[in-house]
Amino acid sequence: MKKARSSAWPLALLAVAAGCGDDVTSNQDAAVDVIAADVIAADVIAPDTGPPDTGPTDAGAVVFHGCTAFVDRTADGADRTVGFTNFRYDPACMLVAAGQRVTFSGEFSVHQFRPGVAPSRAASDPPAPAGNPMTARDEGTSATFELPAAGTYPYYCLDHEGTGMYGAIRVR
Ligand SMILES: [Cu+2]
Repeated sequence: MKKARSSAWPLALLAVAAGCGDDVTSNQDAAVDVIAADVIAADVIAPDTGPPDTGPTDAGAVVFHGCTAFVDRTADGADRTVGFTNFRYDPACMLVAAGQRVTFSGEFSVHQFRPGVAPSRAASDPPAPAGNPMTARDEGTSATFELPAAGTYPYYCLDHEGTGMYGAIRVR
């Protein structure tokens, strides 16, 4: 009780100033002790079992293709190109603003482009969202899509999705 007594000093002053008696002060002492014990028990016994952090751009949103963090290309004049060589997209997970355009640049005849959830991820990822403005491409070396509405839009390479060639565009 030594510790509680010293921390109650200001409370005792307040009590005197307000015209209260000693009984009130000792009740407050007890309350302080109980709260302190609860805090200590919570720290030691109950570790944080809440959901894992998902990153600053991902609060409460669905996750496709492992995109839990996005490369922010929302700035005016930012390069909103997704390259695809070496069997991967770069950057695979890009953040843009509604109304901006994203360009995919590479050899579509070798890396056939598809909107949606890769078949190899169908069991683990949420269902494909409605309104994905991207469309399939089987030839050419450049495709540009405008993304008018907020959401997260997954895409993948038909030929190499089984080895992780996929990504997502988040539109805010
Ligand atoms: Cu590919």
